[in-house]
Amino acid sequence: MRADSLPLRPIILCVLALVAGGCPPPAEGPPTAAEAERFLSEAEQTLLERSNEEARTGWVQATFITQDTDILYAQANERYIGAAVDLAKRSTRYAGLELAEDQKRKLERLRLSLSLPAPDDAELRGELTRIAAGMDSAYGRGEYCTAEGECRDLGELSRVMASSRDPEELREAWTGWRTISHPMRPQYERFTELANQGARELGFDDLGAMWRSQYDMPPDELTAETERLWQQVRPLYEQLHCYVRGRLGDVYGEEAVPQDGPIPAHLLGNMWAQSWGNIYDLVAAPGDAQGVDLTTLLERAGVDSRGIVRYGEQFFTSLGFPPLPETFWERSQFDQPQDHDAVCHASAWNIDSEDDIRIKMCIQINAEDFNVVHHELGHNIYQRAYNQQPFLFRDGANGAFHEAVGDAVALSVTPEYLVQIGLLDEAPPAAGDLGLLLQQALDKVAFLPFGLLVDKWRWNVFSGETPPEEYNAGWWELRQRYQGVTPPVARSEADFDPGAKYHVPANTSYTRYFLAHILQYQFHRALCAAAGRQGPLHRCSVYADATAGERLQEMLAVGASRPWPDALEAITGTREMDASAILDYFAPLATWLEEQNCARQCGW
Ligand code: X8Z
Ligand code: ZN
Repeated sequence: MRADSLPLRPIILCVLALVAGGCPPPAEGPPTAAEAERFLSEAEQTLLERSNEEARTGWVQATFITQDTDILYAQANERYIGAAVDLAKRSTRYAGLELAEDQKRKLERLRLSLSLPAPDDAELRGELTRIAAGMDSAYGRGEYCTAEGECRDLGELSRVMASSRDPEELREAWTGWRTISHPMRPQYERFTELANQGARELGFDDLGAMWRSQYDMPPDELTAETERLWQQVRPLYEQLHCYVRGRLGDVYGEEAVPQDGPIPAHLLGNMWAQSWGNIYDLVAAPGDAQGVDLTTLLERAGVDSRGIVRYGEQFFTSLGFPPLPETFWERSQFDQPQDHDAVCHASAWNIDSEDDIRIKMCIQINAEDFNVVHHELGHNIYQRAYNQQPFLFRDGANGAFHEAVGDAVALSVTPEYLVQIGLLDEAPPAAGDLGLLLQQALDKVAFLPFGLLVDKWRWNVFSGETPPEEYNAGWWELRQRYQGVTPPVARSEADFDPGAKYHVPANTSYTRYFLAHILQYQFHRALCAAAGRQGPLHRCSVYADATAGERLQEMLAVGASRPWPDALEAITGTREMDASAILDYFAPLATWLEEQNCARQCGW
């Protein structure tokens, strides 16, 4: 199973098996607790088999995109989803019974865990999984070709977005990449109809409501939680936005970057303007210490992709986790294949739901991918920590926990840590802290509104509030409102800009990343406290601290067997998600930004 999808499967198979005498006869009479237990145990066995088949074909499709692997994957996914939906429907028979807590939780997870529910009708289900595989592979194969026939893929276009300072070149890369999603628009419309039908057959209002129900609370409460957390961090984001807009105005001129409006989205160093670390050199305080340029350190040390992964592994083993299995090193994809198409967007997999863990990346030797490697290994370490749980609990406490683990560990990649592992000669003095914090904030604080709005858009699309003829307008309304960014060229409903972001065609929910950006600071603060570290959070590294490692391991091993507040309490002592940790971490920067902005008119 991929870290961004959840366990579940089929029915058609069972109908066939029944004919062949392979399925238990349909239950008769009133349900009993013993029957529920048998049902769950058989369900877990079926799901394990179907999910492993889905993961194997999914891996081959994602690392070797062809028409054939698309079809094979779509078929396996169809069988998996069919089984999951069938079991979820049959599980309602046991709804009113007195059962042990974990049995009740398993029944609930049967109904909730799919990220792509599908209609009962086999033809419609097949259509849905073919559309899903098609959009995913179209994104993976995507490239922009100029009139002269020169073609560039997302990796190449992203390098332009990160390093070019020529607005014209940036604009071309930005608009060029968005040509890949035009054909997805009608597919996404049909996809929405079919997935919604699947969600409704399971008793949810629509697919968005189903996703929001995966957080141990009613869907409306999750919406309110995300809003509450956003209001906590919004002032910090607005200060960062104001400061960065001012500095970009100095670089590109105030005509190009009006000082009372949103920032043109192509000037922020990233294809989606979701994290801005790549323009640190443009916005660093004049004469300020240079922070730490990890990209240069890695290049200077001659580290290759495998070497970066070794650094990540070593961090986890220093905390007491076992080394990655040999098969991880043999089977992972670290580099972009040169002779065939692959989905380069990073992901972590557990193919057999036990020890066959792998990552799939197209690693570039830079600071960004150094962090992404830690992020992905966090998924793998989590998957391995809960692999002793019953199948239905082999998952994160919620999706955001899964996303937060590796990031929390990467917050321990401090200058002192880089000195310890021999990449840096000497840690900069405390006077360099504002530079370090600004660097971090450009990635982590800048991300927050983007993390929130991707699913706000999808929730509106799935509920019908944003109809197909307003897909793109709805997207840009949210981009402007939350992020304060604007497209560099006029957009229309001929475009489908949400489709140019991986998680939309890949149907991966995104609220998990918003919440993970809050949670990772809670985890980091708790691990630093467990390790007895004093001093500012941004200088704390829990590298090689066994107590912090044990604390983390305890939380991870629980998997999805308990409601997430229990897992949060195990590591932080609190049951609430709370932005005070991220605000603590950036407190010195917040004060500095307010000083810098005092003569500026903030907002857009
Ligand atoms: O998709 C990812 C991970 C894989 S789960 C690389 N992330 C989001 C993104 O790239 O948009 C991590 C941060 C947000
Ligand atoms: Zn992830």
